[in-house]
Amino acid sequence: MLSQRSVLLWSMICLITIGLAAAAEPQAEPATTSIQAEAAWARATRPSASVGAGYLNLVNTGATDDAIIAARSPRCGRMELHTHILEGEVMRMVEIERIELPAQSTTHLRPGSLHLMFFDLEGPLVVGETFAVILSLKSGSELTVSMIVGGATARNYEEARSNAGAQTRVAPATDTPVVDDCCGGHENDAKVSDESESP
Ligand SMILES: [Cu+2]
Repeated sequence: MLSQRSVLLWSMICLITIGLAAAAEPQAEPATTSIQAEAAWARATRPSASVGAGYLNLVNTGATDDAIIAARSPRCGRMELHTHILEGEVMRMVEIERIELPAQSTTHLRPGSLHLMFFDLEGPLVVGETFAVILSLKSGSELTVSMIVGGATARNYEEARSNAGAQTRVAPATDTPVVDDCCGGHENDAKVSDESESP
């Protein structure tokens, strides 16, 4: 009787130990994602608009396939993963469950193709602003991406960046006409030179 009870106790201890080890393991995973985000941008929206779209390139340098399974942003109420399909002669966008990120390749999210969709925007997307988007990956990692907002007619990241650069250059002149003894003006200077340095 006593030995049966101690066997039971020991097996419970073992199960708990295994359980703890299993629970601890996945936490080490997210740090080692092989997905890198590049050239993330969005188009400015009209003041009344509540939806917008975002684009970027995702580079998978790893040996295994991954996928985006969800996205969110503090800038909007919710996000969806979208693509465009040809229905007859009409291009239509539809929600998809995931965006595949095959191993050793770059996946392009761009106008007329795969994209991220913002719903219930907290105010319009304004040229020159940047905001965070968090991508959840199938592998369990999360990727935080900074998106830059370009003009409403921008066609790619380079155009968005150049729109945004022009906008930040104008802003300090009108917003801070008098000598600013704090940091605002200098911060803006730094931002402008950052924007214009690389192509
Ligand atoms: Cu869409």
